Amino acid sequence: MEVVCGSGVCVSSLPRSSTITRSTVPQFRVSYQYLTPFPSQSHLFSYHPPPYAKTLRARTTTKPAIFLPHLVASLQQVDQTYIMVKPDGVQRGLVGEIISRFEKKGFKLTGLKLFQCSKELAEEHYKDLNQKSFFPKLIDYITSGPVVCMAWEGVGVVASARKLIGATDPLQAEPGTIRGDLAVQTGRNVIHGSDSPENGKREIALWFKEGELCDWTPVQAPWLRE
Ligand code: IDP
Ligand code: MG
Repeated sequence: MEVVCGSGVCVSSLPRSSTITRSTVPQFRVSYQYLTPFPSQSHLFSYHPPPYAKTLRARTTTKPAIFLPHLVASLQQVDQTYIMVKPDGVQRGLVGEIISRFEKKGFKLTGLKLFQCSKELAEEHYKDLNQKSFFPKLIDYITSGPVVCMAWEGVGVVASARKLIGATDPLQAEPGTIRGDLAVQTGRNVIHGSDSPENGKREIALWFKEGELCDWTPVQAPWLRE
């Protein structure tokens, strides 16, 4: 772990056995406490010095914490996202692998079904893309066989799912992501994930009927979040 300190010295560059004191790193202003998961939303936006900072304050200038966009998923807001294994993912036997990645991450599955979608539903789902040249082929692709529709819930689930899924073009998607590991072409990129919490709600309402979603509490909940 690399920690940027006021002096330019990194904690990771110190020997493991080092005891970090003001004499070891004279301008040291960042502690491990700032780098652990944020316990509350306010930590993303404001600076809360640790108790011992009082003793250092006289001689150091504390800076506000930097807002880190990639930590937005730490916000306490519970979101829903619509995830769909596209027909190529179903035909290639990737359903279990894909569900497993979301389960292992720790999100909650609230809806799941195998479904043959109509042209109208596919067009409504992708209505924002209806002016694109690839739109007709996209609709043919999505309606070419059954899809697996899923609703997932969790804090930061929309942004996190997009990260798990990877870039739209599988050749640009990072290894370790679903598209990066399991696909080679944009037109056969195996999975859909909502791109905003608003679209998550919209798409779940579009693909699931009333009574098809399940409100439940996984027993692992206290082992995932303090
Ligand atoms: P996303 O699925 O990563 O959110 P979008 O831009 O929303 O990407 O596009 C929706 C889907 O349309 C893509 O997942 C892909 O299946 C298809 N698509 C996007 N761009 C192209 C393209 O240039 N050629 C063919 N299909 C495309
Ligand atoms: Mg999209």
